Amino acid sequence: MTGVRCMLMRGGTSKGAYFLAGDLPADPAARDDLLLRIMGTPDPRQIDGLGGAQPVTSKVAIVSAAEDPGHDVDYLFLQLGVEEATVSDRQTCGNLLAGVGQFAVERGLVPAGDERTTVRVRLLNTGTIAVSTFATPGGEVDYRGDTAISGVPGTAAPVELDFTETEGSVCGSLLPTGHVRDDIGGIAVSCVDNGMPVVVARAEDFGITGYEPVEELAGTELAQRIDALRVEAGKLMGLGDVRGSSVPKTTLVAAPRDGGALCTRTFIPVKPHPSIGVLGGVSVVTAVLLDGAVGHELLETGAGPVEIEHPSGKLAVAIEFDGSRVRRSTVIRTARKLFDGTVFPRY
Ligand code: NQM
Repeated sequence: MTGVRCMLMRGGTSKGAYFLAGDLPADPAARDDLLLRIMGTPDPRQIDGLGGAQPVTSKVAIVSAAEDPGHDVDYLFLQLGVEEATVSDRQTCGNLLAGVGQFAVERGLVPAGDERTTVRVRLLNTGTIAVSTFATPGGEVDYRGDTAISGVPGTAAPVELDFTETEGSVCGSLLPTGHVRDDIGGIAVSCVDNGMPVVVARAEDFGITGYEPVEELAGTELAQRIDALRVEAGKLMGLGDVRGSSVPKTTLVAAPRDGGALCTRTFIPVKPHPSIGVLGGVSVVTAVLLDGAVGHELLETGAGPVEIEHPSGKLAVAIEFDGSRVRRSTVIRTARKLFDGTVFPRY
């Protein structure tokens, strides 16, 4: 049986299989079929594959050397379903992005610097460029460090992710509906795309506090209401029929209660997220910084990055915003190589 060269990595609060594009079939249908068999989809437990039975651990990163001199590598993200045999390229993933630079160095696509390495990554799903900077003492990737991120035990080396020109990454504009605030079936929402299309609504408008643990948010009734909202929002955002699509995400917000700027509960697209995505978080922070947006009135900001509370801690997002345009967004993540070898797909 033929195996495929693969590196399993934790990227931020996600985990995924990383491949060189050249190690996978060029034909997308053959590639997707192979990836489903590698990850063990469809199966709620993904018992016969690498997937971890949650959307945040059913992910694939495909990396190749860039042909364009403006960046170093191309990164295609694929979200695989868990229970359904789906493979979607409609969104990117800022968490897996946290491992892409190191993977590119490990595979020899990018030379390492003596102390630190900066890799310019083109996110093929959205066409935007992210810059990833991480430690490479002595010219080798060092995953060890003392940076802790919420949702991951222990500490590791920091990875700085800088995003520019993420406005309208999927929808074409920062405010895809043309408004800061809309009304969908009596619920006030703000729909924003600053790297990830998100719908922001108040938790209390869904009859919840917004502080519930993830397990309490996993019911069918809430999932159906979230889905109904995001399907309508998808139309207003110009995304067409988003039933079965992983975007837009929905984030329900409440006043902060743990020293952060805002409390969040996010659904991907209807399952509760154990924390919050990277670009999802960037888009939510961008939304609530806007005057008149849903959640703006709940925001408690000071100097420095905006810290959003989520079910497993906080995510800090630094946004350079000049009042009308987002100049740059920065998030610190960590990543770790878990294994490097050959994976054998289900036949
Ligand atoms: O928003 C989950 C995650 C993500 C995506 C999701 C992400 C991002 O936690 O950039 O990182 O929204 O499906 O990895």
